[in-house]
Amino acid sequence: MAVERTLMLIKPDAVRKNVEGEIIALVQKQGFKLVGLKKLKLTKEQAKQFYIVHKDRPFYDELTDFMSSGPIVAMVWEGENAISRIREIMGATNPEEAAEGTIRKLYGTNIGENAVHGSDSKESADYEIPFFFSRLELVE
Ligand code: IDP
Ligand code: MG
Repeated sequence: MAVERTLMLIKPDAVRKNVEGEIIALVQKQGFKLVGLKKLKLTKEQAKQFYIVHKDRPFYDELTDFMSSGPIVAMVWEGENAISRIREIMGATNPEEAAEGTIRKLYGTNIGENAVHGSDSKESADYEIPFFFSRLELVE
């Protein structure tokens, strides 16, 4: 077991549904510590940079249009195996296939507009956390 940090985003669909508080509470109830939090709106260019690993996927343009369509909430969570455990709490990419009680099942809209993002590996977290947060903004 290792204490990890992971980046989570509440995507524009969930912000529009006004469920930021419910999503934060759900993760807190699993014992994770919130070490960074901010609300912001990405430009299309910033969304393209954040999702650069998906640049050759057919949904890259749709995804980056969506992610720059409205405000998002960025968070850093800390805890034991935070990266994989938060992916479990999020649920499958497609909300229709996500398990009961997961964030995407509860609050997702469709496969593209699926309420939340979570880092999928240590390498992703190491790119994604500094994308949004400086060291001064991450508080134990
Ligand atoms: P993940 O977020 O569960 O890791 P990925 O396959 O890495 O899923 O895809 C990144 C994001 O791209 C998804 O969360 C979703 O917003 C979007 N996406 C994935 N597949 C599709 C699709 O088939 N159509 C539209 N958007 C998609
Ligand atoms: Mg992914």
